[in-house]
Parts: sequence; C-alpha cells; structure tokens
Amino acid sequence: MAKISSAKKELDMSTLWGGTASSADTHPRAAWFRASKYAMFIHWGLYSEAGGMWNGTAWHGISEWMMRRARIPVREYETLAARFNPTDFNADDWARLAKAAGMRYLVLTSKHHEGFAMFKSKASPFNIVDATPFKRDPIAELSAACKKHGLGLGFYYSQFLDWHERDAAGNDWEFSKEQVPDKDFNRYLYGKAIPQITELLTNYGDIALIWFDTPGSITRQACEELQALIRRLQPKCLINSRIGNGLGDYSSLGDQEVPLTGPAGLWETCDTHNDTWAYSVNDHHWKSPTELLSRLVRVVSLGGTYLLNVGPTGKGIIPESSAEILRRAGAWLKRNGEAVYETTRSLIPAQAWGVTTAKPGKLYLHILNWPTRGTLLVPGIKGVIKKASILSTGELLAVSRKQGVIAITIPLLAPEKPHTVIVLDMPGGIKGAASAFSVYPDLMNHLPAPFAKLTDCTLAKKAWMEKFGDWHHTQVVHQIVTGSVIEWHFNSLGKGLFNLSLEYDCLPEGDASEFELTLGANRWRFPVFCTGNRHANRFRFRTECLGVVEMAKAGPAVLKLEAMSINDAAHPRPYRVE
Ligand code: FHN
Repeated sequence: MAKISSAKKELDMSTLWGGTASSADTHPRAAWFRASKYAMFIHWGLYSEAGGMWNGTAWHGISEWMMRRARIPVREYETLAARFNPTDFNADDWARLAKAAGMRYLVLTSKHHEGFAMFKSKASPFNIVDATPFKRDPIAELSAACKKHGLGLGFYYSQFLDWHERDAAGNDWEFSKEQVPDKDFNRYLYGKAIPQITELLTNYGDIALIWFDTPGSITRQACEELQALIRRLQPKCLINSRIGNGLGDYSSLGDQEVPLTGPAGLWETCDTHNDTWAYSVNDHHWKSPTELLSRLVRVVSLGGTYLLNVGPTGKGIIPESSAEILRRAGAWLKRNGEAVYETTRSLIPAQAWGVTTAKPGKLYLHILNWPTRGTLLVPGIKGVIKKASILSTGELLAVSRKQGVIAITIPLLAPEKPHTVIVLDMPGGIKGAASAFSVYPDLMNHLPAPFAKLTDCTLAKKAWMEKFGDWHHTQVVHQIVTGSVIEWHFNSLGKGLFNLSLEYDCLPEGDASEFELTLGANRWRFPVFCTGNRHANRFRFRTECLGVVEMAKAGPAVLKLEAMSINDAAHPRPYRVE
C-alpha cells in the first residue's frame, strides 16, 4: 500500500551523491557496463583496522566515518597506520569470492575520506606501502588477480573530502577556515588528488571505472579537469556521476537505494551487505541470499547495475558469514544467471509475484512471491509464446491466454530457491505494456506512491538514516491537504476479498486526520494516527489494517483515498497533513 508522509527538513542529496550523469550509451564501455549487472564494492582502509571502535567507544553506523565523528586529530589517526598490517590479505581469494558470487568487476576504495592511499603513492607518504608495516601494494596485487580471473577493476576515489589534508574539504575540527586561513582547495587538488588519480590510471593497467564520491561544493571546472584527465589517460574508463556537477558517464543512485522506477540511461545502485560500508566489529546485520537476490533483480529489471559492498577486516579478510551468503547467492546465479546478465529492462511494471527481465526473444519471470494456486498470471505481454519452462531445470510448463493475460500452470511449490525464474521463449518478438499495473487475488499486492494519480498533493522521494550513514529510501504522497485525492488505477486479475492496509507516517499535529476510501461498492472513512515525532528526519511508518474490501469482478478498478479533514498545528481542522 502507499506511503503517505513528509520530512520537515529536506537534505541536499546532490552534495552527497552528485545527481545524475550527463552522457551515456555512446561510451566505449557502456555495453560492458550494461551487460555486467552485478559487481563487488570494497571499502578497505585504516578504518578497517579500527572496526568502528575508538578508545573503547563504539561508533555505530558507517565505520569509515569514525575519524570525522570522533573528531580524531590527524596525528592520532595516523597511529592506525603503524599497526595496520593485513597479512591475511590475499587478492586471489577476493577475486575468487567475487567470481563465486557471480560478480563481474570490483571497485575498491583507493582513498576514502580519511585520506589514506591503499596503493604506493609518490604524491603522499600517507599510503599503505610507505606508512605501514605491511609495505605491499594491494592494488597492484588486486589488479593482477582481476586480470587472472577475468574481472574488471575500478577505483573509488574521494576527490573532495580528505580529512588528512589541511587544504581539502571535510576536516572542520583541525583544518577549518578559521584554523587554516590560507586554506586552498586547489593546492590539495593539484598536489594530491590529481597526482594520485594519475598514478591510479598509469600504474595498474586497464581500469574499468573511477568511482568518485561526495562531490560537495567542488567546482564544475575542477570536475571537468578530472574528467579530461581520465579521458586522456584511459579513454575507456567510465566515470560515475558522483564526480559532481552533472558530469560522468553513468548515474550512481543514492546509497542503498533500490528504486521503484528506473532512471533512463546507464545507472547503478550501490548497496552494502550490512549497515556499514567498512568493517565494523559491531555490525553483523547481513542481508540474506534471498534479500540480496531480490534487490539485485529488482535493480536489474529496471535497467540498473547492482554494486554490492563488502568490508574486509584490518587483517584483510572478508568476514566469512558475509562471504558465505555471497557464495550462496552466487550459486543461484550459476543456475539462473541467464536471466540477469546481458538482460534489458522490464517491459511491464513489477507485479505482485515479482519482476521481469528480457533478452531478444526471451522473457524472464523472476517469481519472488510464488503463487499458491498453481497458476501464474502475466498481464501486458504481447507476442507468440513458443515455450514456457523453469529456467534452472528446463521443466516445461503449460501456457494459455485469456483476455490478453497469460496463464502459466506452475507446480504448487517453488522448484528453485531463493526464487524461481520462468523463461518464455518468444522468438517472434515481445511487446510489453507499461500500463500493466495489476492486482492479484492470491498474492500480497502493493500500490506504491509513484503509481498513483494525485490531485492536490505531490509525489516526493524521501531518504533518511537509521544508524549514521545507513540510508533508507522511499517515495511518498506528500503535501496532502483537505480535498487531496490519491487514486490507483489497476487491473484486477480476479474477484475476491482483499485485506487492505495503509502504510503511513503522521506527525503529531496530523493525528486523527480523516480519509475516505472508495473501491467499487466499498466506501468508508477512517482516521490516521500520529506515528511519533520524527527525530533526525527518521520516518516511522506504521502499517495499519483498514479493513476487508470486496472486488466483485475482475477487470479495471480504482482505489481512491480522499483527504476529508487534515489536521496540522496551524489549523486544528480542516487542514494540512503531509
Ligand atoms: O561518505 C561516503 C560513505 O562513506 C560511503 O563511501 C558511501 C558509499 O556510497 N559514499 C559516501 C556517502 O554517500
């Protein structure tokens, strides 16, 4: 059901995530990027040695930010380097894990905001070869391992924030403008960032992509210079949109954002296996294989790439519980990868049973929620079906079509875990209807905000953090006033009784605002209740059962919610809720 809400204070995500990229499919590596679909992100640096603990205090959330959050003086932080000795690091093991997981390339933090280079750098002695007892260059080792295993290699580089440098941005506890009156970002840009990016693009062979981050207030001119440098040194190297100022070759969405609708052009979602990017001794919140694969195929079905992060320890080990889950998801990809790699975006919207991907002449149905009545319904697809089968076993399935809806006879229990893919062979071509927004009688259906027709209210994207840096995203119906109308037009694929729930967030002043629900002959009013104060912009959605509605027949239907009286602080009634 829909999410209805708003945030009081809006965050400026463009300084964090840089907006969307300007160019796209003409890039020499665009086809490779579009085909790859799944990659490994690795956050590894001095912060991995600390694991989110500093002087006995646990910094919950993204542990690579501990230096900033604990305001650790640079000299003190540098002592981490003296004890950083990842003797268990084995580039080959990481590459083999990425392969077993079904990932096509790796993106490693070459320098994160802490300013420490994970490679030999002449531009700064604060690097793993010169400043640690380890003395090895893991990037050189990884580049050899990636080459050996046929994986692409990309580098994360924090171009704007560098807490180690007085001239760079971000360190406001030792290097604020007041503390350093002659602060000069260009001195950092030309003295460290550009020389290090040059080293990365010169010393390690063919680099698939450079992954910039948190562009902040970096100027367009600086971004253009960085982009020109990369084009000159490695014309085939892709650049993500977090370079800033609308530049870059592909868009990186917000952290951990699995969207409901996919942007145009090349794009990716970067996600992390738990709730931190770098290793944290206190975070064991691993997403299961089911959850990972569901997030992967949701992204892929919208045309995106899924970049999934792992956080190796200070010893250089990817935690085994994380690795084992990746391998299990990878085992599924071995059997079902045909429905993921090299596919194109879905031709119909996500359905209650799951999502679709496509290739010329083939349509893949990813059944994330297995229907229990022995029939899978697929609306909105035109074209002759030569054969329907279970992708991983080849088992043939009977198909019929009634009033434009495909009906596939399926086993009562899902034959594959975590989810089954059914492939439709349609050599004569496939056409899909973007309007095939449907409700199923035997499944849990969601009517998300972006699919609603809105009158006197708006659709808004919302993002907030739970633990520090642990981002959550949603889209909500926003700025609801008395008289606002929210309507979902859908096709009901059967008649029956539906248990209807609404997911909403309501500030204290909106408590007891009243809505009216209409669906066919069903019509009644209901109040919404305060879900609590929204501390630090965190939404607290509540899912509330509104009652049982009857859909008397299959076919087109409209679920309508009308705001009858909306309370807010200024107008006890009637009013405005968001
Ligand atoms: O600040 C960083 C964070 O530490 C992490 O690297 C993520 C990954 O996308 N990027 C920034 C926040 O968006």
